[in-house]
Amino acid sequence: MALSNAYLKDVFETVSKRNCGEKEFLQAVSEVLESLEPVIEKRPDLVEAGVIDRIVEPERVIIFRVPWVDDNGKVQVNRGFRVQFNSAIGPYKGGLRLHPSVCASVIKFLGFEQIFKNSLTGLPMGGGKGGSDFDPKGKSDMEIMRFCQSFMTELSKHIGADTDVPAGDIGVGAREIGYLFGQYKRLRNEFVGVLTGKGLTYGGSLARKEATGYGLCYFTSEMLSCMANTSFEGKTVVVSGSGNVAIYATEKATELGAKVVALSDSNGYIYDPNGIQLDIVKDIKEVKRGRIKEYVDRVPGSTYTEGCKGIWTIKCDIALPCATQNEIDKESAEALVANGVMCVSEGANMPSTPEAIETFQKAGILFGPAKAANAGGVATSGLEMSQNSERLSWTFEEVDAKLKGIMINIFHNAYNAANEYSQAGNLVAGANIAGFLKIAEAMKAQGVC
Ligand code: NDP
Ligand code: 2IT
Repeated sequence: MALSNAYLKDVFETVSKRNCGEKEFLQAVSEVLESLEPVIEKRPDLVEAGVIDRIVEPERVIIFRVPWVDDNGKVQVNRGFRVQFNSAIGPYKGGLRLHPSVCASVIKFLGFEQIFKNSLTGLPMGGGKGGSDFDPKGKSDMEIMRFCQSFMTELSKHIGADTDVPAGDIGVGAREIGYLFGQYKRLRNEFVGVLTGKGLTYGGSLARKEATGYGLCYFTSEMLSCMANTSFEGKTVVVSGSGNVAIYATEKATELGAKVVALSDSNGYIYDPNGIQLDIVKDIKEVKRGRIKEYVDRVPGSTYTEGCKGIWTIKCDIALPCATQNEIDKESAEALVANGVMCVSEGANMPSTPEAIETFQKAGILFGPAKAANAGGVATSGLEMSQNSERLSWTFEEVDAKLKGIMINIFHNAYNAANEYSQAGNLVAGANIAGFLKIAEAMKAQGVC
């Protein structure tokens, strides 16, 4: 921990004590506090208003039992979470994750990051996150439905279109959002925009499915153009994961002239030197809910390797981590740098460890931090909320154009904030500072609450 300011050290010590052993949460807080060192020198008023002491403590943490019955008639119990982290600039907003690794630390790190990300979008959304340690893999549709109905039975007591608006994340896509929405409507007897990522027949937004991956590429394009006078054209790209974010990052990077040569899942990675055939990936993942290794049965010349970490040893110009937290460690970062990577931009949340980020920064590589680079998903969720409120649906082109504008703005806000606070070129600092300042002004204006 490289904090030098005594006050920030003190804040971090309190957070460490209160959240003992929650390593992902402490990792996320520590990065933001480091970025804020130059801010508190210029803005003692924010320290005096207790903004930093308050922002690291969630407004509310809800933990609940999720009982459901499997296809064999056996009772199963999972643990549900919703962390309502900060509502200074709007209703809590953020996804729901279903994965066996979900615990308080993971949901709190995601909820904390979401505060700053949502602020960067320029839309009025607070920060929140939720989920469960339920593992959707290998479950039947009926099991998924029963789980979602049970989860929403409790969650519905705490959310609302003007209170807290969940969406998807790992393990939660259109199918799960549908079951969750149906149960909320039934329990509350109201048809409202309480979730985003909805199906197009019941209030969803065009381009929400594509938004995180597309937004990542719009952000990265702007970074490449403004900071290195180059583009995706002719670049070799490695994308990790093969879920929602990875698929649409691959689609947009390819459309922008790059060749994506690798994708992965938690078991291993595929390499296709001719460029990934995305229609085949979509069929395997979106239609059949299969595994990425099935690609090699259908595409001659491609290979599959067990173990997901090896994907970072593939030579590439641009790396887009789109799977999960801490998937790039120091060793993987060094392998990327040794192979000549010129840009790393984060589609997943916190995919690079602090040591990996340091490795990229020392090597002078363009680095797009998650809070800024993957904000396109939640930004388009914000656009879905606007459409629901006005009871209108915009065209794909309208939503996509707004998304692009938002991502370009996020890049420039982060870039300019980094400059203003003597951190030129450091988009980690820039994104944290720009995201923080808007929240901090709102918290100060609203008094101690
Ligand atoms: P999906 O569930 O659609 O896909 C997740 C992908 O990541 C799968 O390929 C999965 O492989 C892989 N993965 C998950 N956990 C691990 C792990 N522990 N090790 C290796 N691979 C893993 O999720 P999304 O695409 O929606 O989310 C991906 C990332 O993007 C997450 O970090 C999420 O928080 C972030 N994000 C998502 C947004 C969205 O709108 N969906 C918005 C912003 C960020 P497997 O099938 O083997 O589990
Ligand atoms: O991490 C994220 O920003 C998301 N999973 C999307 C959240 C949202 O509310 O659309």
